[in-house]
Amino acid sequence: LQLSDEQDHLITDLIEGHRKTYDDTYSDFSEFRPPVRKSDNSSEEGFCSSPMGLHLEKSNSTCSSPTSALSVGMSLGNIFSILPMCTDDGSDEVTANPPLTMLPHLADLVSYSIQKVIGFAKIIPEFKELHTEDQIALLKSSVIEIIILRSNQSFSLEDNSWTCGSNEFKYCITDVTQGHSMELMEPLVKFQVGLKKLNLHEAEHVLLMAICIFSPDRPGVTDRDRVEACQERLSETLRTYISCHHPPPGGHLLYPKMVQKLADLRNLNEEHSKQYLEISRKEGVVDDLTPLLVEVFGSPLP
Ligand code: DZT
Repeated sequence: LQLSDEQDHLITDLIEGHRKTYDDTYSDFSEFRPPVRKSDNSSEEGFCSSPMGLHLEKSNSTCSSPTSALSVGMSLGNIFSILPMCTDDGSDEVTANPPLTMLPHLADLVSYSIQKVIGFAKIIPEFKELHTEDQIALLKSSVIEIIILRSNQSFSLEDNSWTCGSNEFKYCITDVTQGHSMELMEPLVKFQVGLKKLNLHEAEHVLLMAICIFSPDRPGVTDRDRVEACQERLSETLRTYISCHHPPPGGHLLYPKMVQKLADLRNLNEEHSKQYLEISRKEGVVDDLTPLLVEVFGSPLP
């Protein structure tokens, strides 16, 4: 059994698309609103500490956060206008506990990543051939899962952190838990560890992301058969790739293990939705989010 020319091209295109949309140098991260870590009050993770106060001079809207980057025609009522406005001067004290000091940075990071995921999806020919409404439905419901998957590239098993260049952009668990409870973070980190241990080849990594995007059972998808056919073609390519290029022990049961990861992602997605809702309800938090985040996560799915 061998990869057909068509399957081989598919893999080449996906890898190229991914490389174009995932910057391993993380050089854009300095344009995000800066991370602010509360002077290390917790005990364990010493690696969390980062110089505070270095970024105080920076204005906070250098990041690009275009409205409706998903696509034109996404007529989601923007809840931005009805949420309480905050007379924000940068002091989070009014927002009270927990202090969401990492939120502006996290929001910019996720917002930026959403745009990259959209860029990746648009490189897949079959994706562009779908009706715009289906493109939106697929992306809206899968984007947090793709972000979780792609972030595995920066995840390190050494210290369970996402290491994106300098110490300033090294994210440990406690960085995210200010605001997001352990109910998301514990399974998220477990997921990252498990995925990392699969030692996926780049071809497998990009195929898994593409398979995840082409899930016919997402809410709002109209042309389910077409999405399913695309997913099937991707899955077949993955199975063939593994059998040809990923020998045991690593390749043993690899396909079913990857399918299990897709199931895990559904649960993480569910948990993220709940926590986003909780966070976005807090007073003043809209200013920390971006219009794109509100557009993608801020309205209920059909
Ligand atoms: C400040 C700590 C950053 C750690 C990021 C880890 C990570 O609800 C919101 C819209 C506010 C988003 C909440 C996100 C909750 C937790 C979460 C973290 C979910 C998914 C991923 C992550 C991702 C790390 C990276 C990426 C976003 C990649 O695109 C690029 C790089 O690998 C880092």
